[in-house]
Amino acid sequence: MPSLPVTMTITSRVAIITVDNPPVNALSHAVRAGLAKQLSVAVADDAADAIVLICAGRTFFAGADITEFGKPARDPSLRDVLAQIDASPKLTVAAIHGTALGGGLETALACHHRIAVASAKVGLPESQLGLLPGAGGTQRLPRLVGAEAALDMMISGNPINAGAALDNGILDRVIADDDLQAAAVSYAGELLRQGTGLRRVSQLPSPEVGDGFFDEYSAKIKRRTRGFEAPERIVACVRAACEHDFARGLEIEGELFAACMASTQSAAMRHLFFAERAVAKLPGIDRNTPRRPIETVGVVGSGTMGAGIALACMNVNLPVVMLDTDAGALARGRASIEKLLAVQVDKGRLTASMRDARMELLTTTDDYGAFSELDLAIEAVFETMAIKQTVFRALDAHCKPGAILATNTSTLDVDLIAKATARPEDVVGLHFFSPAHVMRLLEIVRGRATSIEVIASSLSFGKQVNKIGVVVGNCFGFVGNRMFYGYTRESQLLLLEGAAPEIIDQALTDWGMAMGPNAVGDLAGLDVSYKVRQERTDLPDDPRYFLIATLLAEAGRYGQKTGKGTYRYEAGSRTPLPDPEVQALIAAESARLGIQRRTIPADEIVERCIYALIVEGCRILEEGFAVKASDIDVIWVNGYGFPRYRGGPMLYADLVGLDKVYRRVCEFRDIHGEQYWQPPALLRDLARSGGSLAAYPGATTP
Ligand code: T1G
Repeated sequence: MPSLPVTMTITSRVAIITVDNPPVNALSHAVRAGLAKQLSVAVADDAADAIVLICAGRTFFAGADITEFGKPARDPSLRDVLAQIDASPKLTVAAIHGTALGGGLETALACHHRIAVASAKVGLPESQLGLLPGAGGTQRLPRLVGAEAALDMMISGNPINAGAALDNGILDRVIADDDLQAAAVSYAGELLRQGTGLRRVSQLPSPEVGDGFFDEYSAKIKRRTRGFEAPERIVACVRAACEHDFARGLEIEGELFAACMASTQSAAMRHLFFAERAVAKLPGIDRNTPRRPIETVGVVGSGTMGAGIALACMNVNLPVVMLDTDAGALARGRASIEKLLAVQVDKGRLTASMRDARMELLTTTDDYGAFSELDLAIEAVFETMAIKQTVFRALDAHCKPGAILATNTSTLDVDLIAKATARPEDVVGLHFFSPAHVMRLLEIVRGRATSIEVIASSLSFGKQVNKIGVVVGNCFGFVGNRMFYGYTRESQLLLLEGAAPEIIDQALTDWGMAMGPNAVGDLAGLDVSYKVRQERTDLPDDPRYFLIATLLAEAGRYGQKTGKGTYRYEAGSRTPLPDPEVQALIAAESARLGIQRRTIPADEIVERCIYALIVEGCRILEEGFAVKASDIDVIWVNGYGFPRYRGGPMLYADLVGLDKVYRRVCEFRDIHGEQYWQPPALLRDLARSGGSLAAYPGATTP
């Protein structure tokens, strides 16, 4: 008989309702029904004068049960349960540990008082699912913390720590990380003795705001949210909290919550929530797969990537040995790490002592002998095969048996690198994205010989350094960059066909991309992509292929680093400005190639670039270089600024309809030729069969 998720005991005249629904005490139907029942019992029991609501396991409620979304609603709803708590004639106290999130925090807000341990965090992350707090959070939170603080918290979706929550009024008491239940019972008794009465948040006065506050706030976030619907609806809910009574505000919240829940944006973001957790679920890997513990790391190369990788490890308390044979580069690498940490201290995210402790973790050297006992070595030197092979010969000679030897290469063949060692089964690609200490994406590139144990260990290491590790195959550009070449190729062709750089970038940023391809090229450096193209032997036989980017690089226009690239930049500014010189260059090349320039509508710009992603993603899937379509979505959302509310390129294709996408790709093939637009068989077959990319079984493993 499964244990009941909700139980009640009475001690010191306080009813303790305990919820135990692993792993995160999601507010499932069983939990809601159990809460409703036990609340009634507690209210009716004369042996109890107050009620404490607490959770077992690692956390207070982490929210509504996301697995129930999209299924028929089952009473009692969370709103019903929270109304019962709010209306309780007996004092109710929420006892919080772990992360009280979403419906979990809303449950706490429906209680009359809230106590938490110091390590707890609270938040309303619904916007990260394309939703809004739908159980009264948009009405109660502003009444406790004010309209602006509530909006900031709900729109960012970021949790805050217990101290901040105590300061802003969400929490009434914070205790050291010890016996929360005893402290909560004692606190309830104290409140009863004080006779403070029932402090219903729903009955607190509506927050007051200045004239025009909401219009100004909406205008401020519009620039950032670009088409993302939930934030605007959150603003409307908080406006309702200020302009109406609680009951009416709750009605308005319910209407807007339902609109969010029914939206494709929320479906897309809920897809990503599970997709980001599914990346570690690979055929052949399970909880029993052996994993090599990573407790010490070596990084070869102290440039931007090497230093960033070292810092990513230091940030999770991993000791790092950073090696460079160039003493000057090594000193610069250490200095760049110190500077990055100093910025965190200046922003108040780190204390000076935390910074010092992190720097203690870093050792620098020019001697591979220092790597002899390390668990993992990550190479991050120049993108030249010969140099990388030299490094791996040295690692093979010095690293202990069982050490994992990883390359951070973004384009070179992991198998060829592995061949420089006598232990190719221990070689893997760990492709970090710049800045490596910030970007969450990590492509784990499986070489032909890489063992499943090294893959499993790499997945664990990715989680250890707070990255989302996605296992990909060893094709050119792996998954992310291989698709990026198709996307950028189309943007380059659109330049020649008549669209100015800023028109292309605007169309794609209006659609939701974080940055346009031309701005990205200037940021990354046109010299970098130029060098990669120079080393390739498989470039398409097409004089237009990356023509403008090549000419700009050859003219020394690398982008932000040289003050001009596709755009020009005022001294000290990173704002891209149209450059008439570049416009003239493009027009001259169009004329030279006999291309009739035309005005290209934004929709076509978006379709050409985004469908190029979809086509390449389908090819990657059918060739077996990605395990499943959702892995590709996770890569593009976390590594390339694809809008989360569109779910990733593969889910987007499913939502548009594969038959529509297939027809449009065929049109592009008929107009622009099959060199780039030959529809993949997978896309054709799924379009014809009515299947979806999300359901495509994919490869067993890349
Ligand atoms: N519902 C169902 N399952 C959940 C869940 C949830 N809310 N949260 C986590 N899980 C599962 C997850 O899929 C994984 O399953 C396992 O728990 C461990 O999660 C009405 C409408 C709490 C910080 O958005 O942020 O409330 O893969 O790997 O890294 O207004 O989970 O093991 O099978 O992430 O330690 C709002 C979402 C919901 C919080 C823990 N709440 N969760 O992180 O573990 S909407 C959220 C998290 C809502 C109300 C609205 C994190 C975590 P499996 P994990 P973790």
